[in-house]
Amino acid sequence: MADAAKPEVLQIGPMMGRVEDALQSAYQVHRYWEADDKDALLASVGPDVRAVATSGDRGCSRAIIEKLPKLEVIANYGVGYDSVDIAACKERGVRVTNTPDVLNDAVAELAVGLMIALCRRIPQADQFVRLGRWGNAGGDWAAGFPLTGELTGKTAGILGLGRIGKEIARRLQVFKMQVVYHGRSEQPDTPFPYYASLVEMARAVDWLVVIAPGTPQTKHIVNREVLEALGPEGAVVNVARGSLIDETAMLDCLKTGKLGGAALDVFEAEPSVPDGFWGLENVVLSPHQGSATHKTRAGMGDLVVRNLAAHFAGDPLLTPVA
Ligand code: NAP
Ligand code: 8YV
Repeated sequence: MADAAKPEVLQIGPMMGRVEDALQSAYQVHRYWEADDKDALLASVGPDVRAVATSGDRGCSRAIIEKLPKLEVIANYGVGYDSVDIAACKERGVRVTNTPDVLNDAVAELAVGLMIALCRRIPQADQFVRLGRWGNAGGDWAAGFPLTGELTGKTAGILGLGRIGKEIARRLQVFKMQVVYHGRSEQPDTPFPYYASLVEMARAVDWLVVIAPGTPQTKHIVNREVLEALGPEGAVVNVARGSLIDETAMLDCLKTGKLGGAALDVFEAEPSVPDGFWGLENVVLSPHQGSATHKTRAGMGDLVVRNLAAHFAGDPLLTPVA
């Protein structure tokens, strides 16, 4: 097929090789992030673009959507689509797809991994060995690495018992933890106790696991009151979006001992992480790695490609969100 006959796709940012190869073979792809003059690119190719391929970290703004008069569909590489302007899409009848389910296991695995890392102080233990401090404590083993807490027997409150939240819950049960949850509504078919109030749940649990979507309604849903309810012996793990936690309040609570600890994969202004976190012993920091495994990213990439293919074949979208 001649390139001119291929539908035109605007690719907002880089994607894994197999996705880029698949897009290149089926479409005429315009690489937005590589353009020195992005306005000039949109002015020249924008009128013919019928699809956008993007990712959660780059999304697609109203400003871009408005420059694509023939836009039909946006395929988002990520289940969270908070960075795509859904209102602008709805106004224009632009369809949006995401990548649900294929990443549940990977994100749940990282959430539990971060909890164990924080609780058992794995990053500090690693440093302890690397810095040659093991065995250099004057022969007194008790003066070595300090004792830690453990997950066993503790209670985790899940904020957002959805696809990923349920996978986290299953894993925490295997760790002999009690699981409770908060959401906008009770899910009668789950075995876990429901809290209608997030603050009350925070007061009752040892761990708050944040895995609800980033929306205007969830912005700073984990505020100072929730963090203080969690308390000096409590910890928060966030694998959702940075926007769900009031980061300034969290930092203050961590520094003053009003909150015991935090394990964070996401941040309010990522990739920028407030340097106040860097020197804290009671935090574990991760650069938005929830879905970042070879297998999971391949599954996400395939969904991006297959959703676009379905759209252009006139078939139903596999995983539409709008
Ligand atoms: P999901 O299946 O839609 O589950 C979301 C859950 O959040 C639902 O149980 C929902 O319950 C709850 N919720 C929604 N709005 C709420 C509100 N205002 N207050 C309280 N609870 C609310 O979503 P998912 O597939 O599990 O993904 C969840 C989020 O994880 C994504 O949106 C994304 O931002 C994030 N994520 C992060 C990574 C990473 O790499 N760190 C990877 C993948 C996903 P109700 O409807 O009953 O309220
Ligand atoms: C991705 C994510 O890292 O799926 C999501 O919502 O946050 C992650 O899987 C992200 O979308 C890629 O930018």
